[in-house]
Amino acid sequence: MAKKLLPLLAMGTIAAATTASPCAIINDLYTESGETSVAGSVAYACLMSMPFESNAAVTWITEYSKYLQFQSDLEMLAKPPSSYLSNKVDLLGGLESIQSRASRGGYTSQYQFDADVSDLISSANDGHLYFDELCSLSAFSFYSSLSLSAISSNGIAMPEIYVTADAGMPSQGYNTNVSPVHSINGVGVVSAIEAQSNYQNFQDPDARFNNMVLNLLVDGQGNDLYGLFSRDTVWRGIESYNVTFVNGSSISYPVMAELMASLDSVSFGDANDLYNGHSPTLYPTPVIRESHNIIAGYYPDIPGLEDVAILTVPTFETDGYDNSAEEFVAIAEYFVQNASQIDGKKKIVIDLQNNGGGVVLSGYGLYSIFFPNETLFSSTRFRSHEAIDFMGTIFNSGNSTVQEIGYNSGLSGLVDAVKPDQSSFEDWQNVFGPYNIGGIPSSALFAEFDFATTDLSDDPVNTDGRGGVLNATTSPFAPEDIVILLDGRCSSTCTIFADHMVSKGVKTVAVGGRPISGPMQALGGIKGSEVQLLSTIDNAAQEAMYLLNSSISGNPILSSDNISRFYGQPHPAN
Ligand SMILES: *[C@@H]1O[C@H](CO)[C@@H](O)[C@H](O)[C@H]1NC(C)=O
Ligand SMILES: *[C@@H]1O[C@H](CO)[C@@H](O)[C@H](O)[C@H]1NC(C)=O
Ligand SMILES: *[C@@H]1O[C@H](CO)[C@@H](O)[C@H](O)[C@H]1NC(C)=O
Ligand SMILES: *[C@@H]1O[C@H](CO)[C@@H](O)[C@H](O)[C@H]1NC(C)=O
Ligand SMILES: *[C@@H]1O[C@H](CO)[C@@H](O)[C@H](O)[C@H]1NC(C)=O
Ligand SMILES: *[C@@H]1O[C@H](CO)[C@@H](O)[C@H](O)[C@H]1NC(C)=O
Ligand SMILES: *[C@@H]1O[C@H](CO)[C@@H](O)[C@H](O)[C@H]1NC(C)=O
Ligand SMILES: *[C@H]1O[C@@H](CO)[C@H](O)[C@@H](O)[C@@H]1NC(C)=O
Repeated sequence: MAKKLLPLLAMGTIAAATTASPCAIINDLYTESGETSVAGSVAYACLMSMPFESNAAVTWITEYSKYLQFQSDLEMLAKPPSSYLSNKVDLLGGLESIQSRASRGGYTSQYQFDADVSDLISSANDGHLYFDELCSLSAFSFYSSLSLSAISSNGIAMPEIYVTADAGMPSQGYNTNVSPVHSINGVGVVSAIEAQSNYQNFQDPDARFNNMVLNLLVDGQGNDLYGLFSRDTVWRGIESYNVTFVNGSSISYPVMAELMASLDSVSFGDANDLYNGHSPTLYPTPVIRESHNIIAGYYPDIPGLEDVAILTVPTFETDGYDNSAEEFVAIAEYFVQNASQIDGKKKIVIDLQNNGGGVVLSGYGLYSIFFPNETLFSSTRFRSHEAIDFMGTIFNSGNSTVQEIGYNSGLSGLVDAVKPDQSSFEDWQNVFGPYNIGGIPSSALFAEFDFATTDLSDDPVNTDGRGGVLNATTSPFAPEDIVILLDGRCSSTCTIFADHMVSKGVKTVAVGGRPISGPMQALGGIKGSEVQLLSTIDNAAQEAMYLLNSSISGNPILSSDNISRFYGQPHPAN
């Protein structure tokens, strides 16, 4: 069973526009001239004219809350330690407030409701907790042509913020009087960027900042991605960005809305398109690359760096293509072995900028190329609440068929969990706890993988003498000769990989971030090692209920009181 941590790429799905009048304007524009872009305020008016069904919304919140109790850091998000750099948020409490507003007629449009839900969930700044299906938010994408770049004059000096088109000019040989940005709509430019970044899916403010500005080359695949400063699915009431430059001049950028909805067959590419077909455009020619650019090796031709190799790893998302997990590690191993043993490279930079994670085993696989045949440490916890106790109790009730069904349901930890040292737990209660971990009722630490039963043939990992295509026995580079380059946005599997490397003495360098002096977190994205789709939770709950139902006529697995409680599950713990 491949465990996968999703990278941070979610594209909206499709919604149909209604025919109320602002929407009709948009519809007419589109049908008459194919125009898919309108003033943001017009799109907002269209969204605000959507109907709202309060009963459906109230029920939806009740149901969604049942799933949200599986979020493993609810209590800590509501009451974070003082070192937490983001805002605290009480997600269940926030849902209750939205529900109560819905029930007393406080919303007139589905869009207002969706925007509140989306902003609440996004305030967790957690790349594993997001919606890509709130219908009204999939209709438009708000944007302006304003792209901002953070430029340091020498790579070390405090960066200044430029309009991207200006920022590129000096490097293209233009000698123009470009000026940094002073303020946007009267607010200092750095504060303006930070304020807009609050809903980004990164727990660290420097990582969020890096996501808002265009950093040339930082997508790791040699593409320059637009900074997200003026892009949003929620209307923030800003009709234009009035940019004032340090030299006193100013420019206004109107906020527009791009129609995402399919009025006929408008289709939008997804981020996977970036992987396909071409070599990284802004990078030098790679020495070797995986065919979808999910990993590539370089030898810099800069004097003084003759003994340095560079491995760019923009993602661990290796399961989108046939054999790509194998190709990913095979190329990495070939490159680093060759670089160190044949081509005389002494040092290596592993570039993980903007790596949002992917398949955990590919992270372990890459780690095992640098440090072969180690025993891997994998551990996680789930939040121990009543619904998960019912499910675990049912799946562990002693019938092997039932156990198999529980295992296949996909919620890890519920059946056959092993400890991080790979030894077994005595029983379900030992796994479940609950143990108080920083105020969160939590399970015991359990390993994400039971390596004795994990099939490593499709996802090669050189561990405990098993490696699939990976067969090295010595490290290609000493830990002090390896450095990991990060921009804070490392999330999910990326953090697991980096953490393993750091535990061996590898150093990290983090670049970008807010223009302030002081340290910056290298791993600023979600460090959680599990992501569960709502449908996975639902599937596991349904399987458990089915098994419970079939036990009722004979030897019921739960007491009758608990059976009726489980029928209402999953539901929020009080
Ligand atoms: C001031 O800076 C802006 C932004 O770089 C530039 O477009 C403009 O030409 C500059 N104005 C003068 C007078 O130099
Ligand atoms: C932006 O500038 C325009 C034109 O000067 C002005 O009408 C508008 O009020 C300004 N908006 C903000 C938010 O400052
Ligand atoms: C591997 O080594 C061979 C032999 O020296 C060399 O020709 C080749 O360019 C190297 N390839 C890579 C990807 O390092
Ligand atoms: C085990 O559970 C399955 C599924 O509920 C059931 O069909 C089977 O009879 C059970 N076996 C035993 C030995 O109780
Ligand atoms: C790899 O590790 C396993 C378990 O520690 C050990 O049995 C095996 O001999 C090792 N293999 C190599 C090639 O070092
Ligand atoms: C690893 O496998 C490759 C190709 O299968 C082989 O050429 C090489 O000799 C093997 N290396 C070791 C150390 O076994
Ligand atoms: C289990 O039984 C309850 C009560 O009869 C029923 O509502 C529910 O649909 C059943 N679920 C499954 C999965 O069998
Ligand atoms: C549900 O019932 C209560 C008592 O009413 C027990 O204390 C719980 O252990 C039981 N829960 C499960 C999962 O069986």
